[in-house]
Amino acid sequence: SHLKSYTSRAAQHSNPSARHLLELMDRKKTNLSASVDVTTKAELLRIADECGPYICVLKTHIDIISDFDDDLVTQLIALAEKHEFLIFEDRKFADIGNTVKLQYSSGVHKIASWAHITNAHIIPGEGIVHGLAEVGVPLNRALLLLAEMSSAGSLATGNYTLTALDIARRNRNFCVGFIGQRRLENGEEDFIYMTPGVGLVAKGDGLGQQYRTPRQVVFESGCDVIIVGRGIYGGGNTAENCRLYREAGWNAYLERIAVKP
Ligand code: UP6
Repeated sequence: SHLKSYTSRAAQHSNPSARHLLELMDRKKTNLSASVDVTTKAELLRIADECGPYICVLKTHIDIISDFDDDLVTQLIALAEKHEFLIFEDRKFADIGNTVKLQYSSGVHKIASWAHITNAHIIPGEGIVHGLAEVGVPLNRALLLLAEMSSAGSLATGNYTLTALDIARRNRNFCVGFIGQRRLENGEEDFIYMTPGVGLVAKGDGLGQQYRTPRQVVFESGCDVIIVGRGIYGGGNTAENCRLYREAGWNAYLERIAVKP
């Protein structure tokens, strides 16, 4: 369960990317993911290098990069090896199985060839997971399902959210967890929860985003990885911001595993 250490939970996972992630989080003492939503290759690489020592996951939106090229991928992979983090392409696939299979493997970005983790909406039904799995499983990739969203008025609630859990349970070898705001299960099955909408200062952004603190997310809601975007690169010193979020996220985790079940 989530009251155990990340490392001891790794054994619950048959998926190589999930195991690697849980082990590196304890080793690097970080449950912070930096979401670097910038539009040029140079900015993405600079910020990824600055954040590298403090994060377990680098989250990208590769389709917003205006000057994307294959060298960007080469350099991202080199940074992931240098700093030991995983790359999560926040693609939010949302089409039928056959189409997402092509979107994941092909096109300009060839996401499956470099992103350890990606994610998908469940709006099309379970076929989306099967389509992505055909590409991702042979490459040892991992998938997160969007069970909930951080934005105001999100329609991913109630039964929709619980259906994400059902689908994940049926596809455990590939589907290692969720994007969501709270843990949906507390059993031994042990999914990984990554949570965006995290801010220490801002409460929102005027476009529907809603922020909660690292402690609310990790200690109170039982989630595993805090995803922070503008709180890290949106102002002030990037490395210093990383330090603050990493400390807040890590303290909330230590507080959580100290709770006696
Ligand atoms: N994201 C959310 N909420 C969700 C799912 N994904 O904000 O429910 C993503 C956004 C963005 C990042 O696409 O990349 O997480 C949040 O960035 P921010 O911290 O700058 O608000």
